[in-house]
Amino acid sequence: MRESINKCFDVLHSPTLPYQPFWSLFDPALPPTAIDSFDHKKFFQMVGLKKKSADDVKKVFHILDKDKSGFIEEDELGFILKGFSPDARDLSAKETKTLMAAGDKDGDGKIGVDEFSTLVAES
Ligand SMILES: [Ca+2]
Ligand SMILES: [Ca+2]
Repeated sequence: MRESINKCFDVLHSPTLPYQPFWSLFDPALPPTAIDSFDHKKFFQMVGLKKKSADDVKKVFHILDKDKSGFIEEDELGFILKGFSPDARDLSAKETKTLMAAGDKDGDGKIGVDEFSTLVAES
């Protein structure tokens, strides 16, 4: 996990990346009531991914595809926040399913690079 830390930031290389209170939204110490609050549209906008080129979005996709299968599977999707910040929490099972449903256009249970690009573009 550690090697992927900040790689997404390297791709985004944005000087205006939000830190606090943005990342506090994803603090693992958050009370359970704050869980299930993940909004991928807001997230992609706030980390600046939406404004990046198609190539940069693909680079981020390949970082999140940790096992290099060519797809982001459900277990990888749950760690999506950690790709951006090592201190971020994992997505809850419910959030992961919601995000998968939003991104998995062809219903094969995983997100391909084109689906990921579409998901970012839609945000
Ligand atoms: Ca994968
Ligand atoms: Ca799919």
